[in-house]
Amino acid sequence: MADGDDYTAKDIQVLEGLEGVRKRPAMYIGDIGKRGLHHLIYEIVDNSVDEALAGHCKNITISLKADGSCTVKDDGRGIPTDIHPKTGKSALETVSGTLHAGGKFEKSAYKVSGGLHGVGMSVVNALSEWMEIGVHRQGKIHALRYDYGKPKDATKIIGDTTYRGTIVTFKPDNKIFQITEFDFDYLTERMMELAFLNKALRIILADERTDRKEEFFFEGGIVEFVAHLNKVKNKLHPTFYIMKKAADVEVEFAVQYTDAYTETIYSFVNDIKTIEGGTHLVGFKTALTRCINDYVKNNKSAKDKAAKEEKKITGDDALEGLTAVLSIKIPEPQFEGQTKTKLGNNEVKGIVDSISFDALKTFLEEHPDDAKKIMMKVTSAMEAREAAQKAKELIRRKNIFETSVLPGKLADCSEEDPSKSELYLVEGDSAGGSSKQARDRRFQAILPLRGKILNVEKATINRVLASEEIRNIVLSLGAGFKDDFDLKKLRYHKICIMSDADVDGSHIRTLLLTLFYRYFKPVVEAGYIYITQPPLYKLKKGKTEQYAYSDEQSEQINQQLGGNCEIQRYKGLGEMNPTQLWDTTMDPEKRTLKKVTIQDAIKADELFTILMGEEVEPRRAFIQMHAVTVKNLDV
Ligand code: 0RA
Repeated sequence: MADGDDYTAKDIQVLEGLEGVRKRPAMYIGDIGKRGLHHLIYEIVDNSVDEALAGHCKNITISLKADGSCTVKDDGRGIPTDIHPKTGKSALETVSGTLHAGGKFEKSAYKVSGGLHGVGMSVVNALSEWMEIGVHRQGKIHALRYDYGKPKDATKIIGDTTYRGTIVTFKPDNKIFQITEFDFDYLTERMMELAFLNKALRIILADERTDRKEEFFFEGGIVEFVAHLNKVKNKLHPTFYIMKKAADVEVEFAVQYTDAYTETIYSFVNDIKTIEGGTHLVGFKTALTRCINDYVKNNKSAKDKAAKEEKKITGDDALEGLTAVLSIKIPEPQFEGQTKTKLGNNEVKGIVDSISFDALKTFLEEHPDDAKKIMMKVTSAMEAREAAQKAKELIRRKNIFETSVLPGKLADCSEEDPSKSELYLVEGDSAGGSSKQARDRRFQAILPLRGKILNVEKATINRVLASEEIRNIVLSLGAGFKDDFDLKKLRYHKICIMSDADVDGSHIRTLLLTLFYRYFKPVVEAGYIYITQPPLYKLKKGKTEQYAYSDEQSEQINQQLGGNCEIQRYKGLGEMNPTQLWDTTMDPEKRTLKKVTIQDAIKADELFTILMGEEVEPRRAFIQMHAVTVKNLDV
């Protein structure tokens, strides 16, 4: 090849042919692990979805074959096969055999102008042991095969057909990929998402290795996406949907408020999930906030107007409890950010803003009952925010937790060194009573908790502070709370949550973990929180007594003792007498404590949308499924 000045762009193109893809696969598909492997399927499917976007394809089937290959079949127009007079090649050969424009790792773009899709196909070809393409077009089947990216033959007509569409099969090259086994479950989320985003497109995912099959078809598109996201939530009104186009930008969104305290917004550009957001999302959120502020201003009664000063609803207030899917289509997206999932096109912000504002304004005007519920939600969000701010200031001013008075319900220990002191948080007064008798009062303190702990996720800070149980915990720990928490003042370095080994006990544990995670995070981070492990059974044979902490262990002990043991099942801590409680659960020599990690606490915190949703059924199912999953961990 030429050197120096003769080195032209044309040469670079040759250098960066399919061989280049094989040399640096990660540059084209991200990585060569599980993600990269599945990315191959996404590349091929995206082409078929483009054909669906162009209005010519209704069904896409992805089959995972027994030999490790994957077939993607669509019923689009079929990739054109006629030979281009200038290149001497068909479009089919070009898209599959050469690294054409846009072939790099930048995802297929929506072809508003109807250009040749097929982006990514050559990359998949280059990274496959073999690839076969069948095009059913104008009554003929056109076939083309590659081995390691090299064509075996020219495109051939191999028969007649009444079908119309494109069928691509490829087998990932095990010399390139660290793993080559496709994972059915890994693919379902994206395929479902694509089906939500392209209404009335049917996507079938079939695993011929296991006979599993999933079909995704959503006539309602993103309206059904929102319904899916809100399945376990309390919805305040029917979903509002709009689709509008302006200046080459197609904007579509579906919104529904719930009584939740968090926002859930999924945004997409050309079917690509914009995890980092971008100009489209900014436009949407700005419009929503402005629209809600305007509505409140214009719909205030005369009395309100006279009585109240103007209060501003912030973006956070306006978004609280909102579930939305925003999907836009634009001709030339510019993706930015760490993961290239942030839309950068500046012109998009204003377009999305004005379409969203007009649509939301009309929706509120035409649905006054829904509007009323939404306004109640956002104003209560605003009030809660203001009240929280006031409460915080009040705590600072009055230092209400600076008092050294300990709560009456706390049975404290005599030890004063926190590193040697333990606090037991005990569910129920009766278990509280027996643990007070059981403990070693030199270093073990007991705080009984009555009934359920307040769910701090749902409550404002004022209500949290109004809860006697929580105030008792704050005062017992003696180190303040939330932003004013001081780990150095903490009175115990072991805080043991002692609750029954049943569903209610597990619920209380989750509530306490959430409380600690939100209000005393440093305690969790320091590793000072533990969960006690009371036994489930007592087995008795003659004079011998033994405790079992699981069904398996109970069976094992029963056999060891010669079978026919008298087995007592402990339903709650209250059924044990103080001696038993000491022997099984509190004696540092014999007990098992599970140390709570920050991950455990985060998980508990996350459970709350499901646990605390108002709909009872999913919640009950969930609690039962996860009730007794605390792993044993010896300390
Ligand atoms: C450009 C033009 C035409 C079809 C396609 C692209 C096409 C590409 C792919 C890739 C996977 N499946 C596909 N299906 C269709 C057809 C133009 C015409 O027939 O007029």
